[in-house]
Amino acid sequence: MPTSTQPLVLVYGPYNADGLAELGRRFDVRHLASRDPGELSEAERGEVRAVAVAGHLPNAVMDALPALEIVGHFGVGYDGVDARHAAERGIAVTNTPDVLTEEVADTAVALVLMTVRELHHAEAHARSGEWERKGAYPLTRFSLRGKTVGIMGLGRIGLAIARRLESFGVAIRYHNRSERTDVAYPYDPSLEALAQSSDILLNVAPGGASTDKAIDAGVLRALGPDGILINVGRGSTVDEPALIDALEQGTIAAAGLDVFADEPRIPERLRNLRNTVLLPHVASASRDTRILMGNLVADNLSRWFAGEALETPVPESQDAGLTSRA
Ligand code: NAP
Ligand code: 8YV
Repeated sequence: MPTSTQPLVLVYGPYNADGLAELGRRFDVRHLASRDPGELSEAERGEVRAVAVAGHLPNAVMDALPALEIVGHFGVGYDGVDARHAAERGIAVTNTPDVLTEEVADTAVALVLMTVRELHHAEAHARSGEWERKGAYPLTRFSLRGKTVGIMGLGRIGLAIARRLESFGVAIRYHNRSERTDVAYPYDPSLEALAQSSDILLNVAPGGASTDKAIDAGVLRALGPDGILINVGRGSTVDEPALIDALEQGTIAAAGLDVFADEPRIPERLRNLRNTVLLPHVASASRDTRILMGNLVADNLSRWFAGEALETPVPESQDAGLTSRA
């Protein structure tokens, strides 16, 4: 059998089917769905020049691949890949910004509306026949009218959410580590101050050390008993046990969550709460958007092996000068 001249790409763990097919059209692909590197022979490990991954890539796996040059992360949030460790080894990392921004913003707004207006319970009321048996669904405690939404993480997606919410007539404020000079929304210098001045606190900041459990009991107290938390960023940003306590005890009113601390596990106490809307990390999960994400992973790898500039290297790779192979 002739030996292929295409670089060998290791697809590590579960991966989008269209994205996998696209990689297969361009490269030699070895899909390690089990995430068990023990399944690779030493010869295969020595041949892997790129990894494509959606989620967590342990440093030990990177370190076990001596010819690894680049990691393509399927997703904009690359907190599952240690990009600094990769840079120290001369390995570039790319992610998938922009192509999913509008989809995630749509889902975030839907989650706000569902949570504020209890649309999931109202839908169940209609579907179950309770409307006919028991009468109209009760009036909702909350409305978007006159509310302030505080966005933690006013970046690409945060801004797309803010622009959409403007058309709902709500007030917008935000907290980032740095104040933006290109928006007129009021800036709060701390997350607690943002929670204090918001009715709805919406997190869309990246995961990782700088945001780990940042939304804690104190921030939830500042949000207050009529406050609502929406999380489409990362589950790691919320102290989940503190959130469950706050929802059970009425420290805050409700939560709409697309992301969780230990996915796909959602604590039973959280699942039992009526004042929550729980989505299984679907903010970008349309086939159209996932195809764009998979193509961007493949485009970055193609560019790398052609000696061209990467389309979307992550900041750590840019800082290390890992923006092209040449
Ligand atoms: P982005 O453009 O890089 O925006 C991130 C924003 O967060 C920036 O404005 C940044 O501003 C701010 N930020 C970063 N660290 C912070 C910190 N420690 N405290 C406060 N603010 C901080 O990224 P994006 O494209 O909007 O994506 C944002 C995140 O959304 C992703 O990283 C991912 O975790 C999440 N996401 C989730 C889904 C989903 O399916 N639920 C889908 C896509 C993305 P400063 O640098 O000034 O702090
Ligand atoms: C994931 C996401 O990529 O882009 C992100 O940061 O959270 C999602 O779009 C998706 O769950 C596939 O891993």
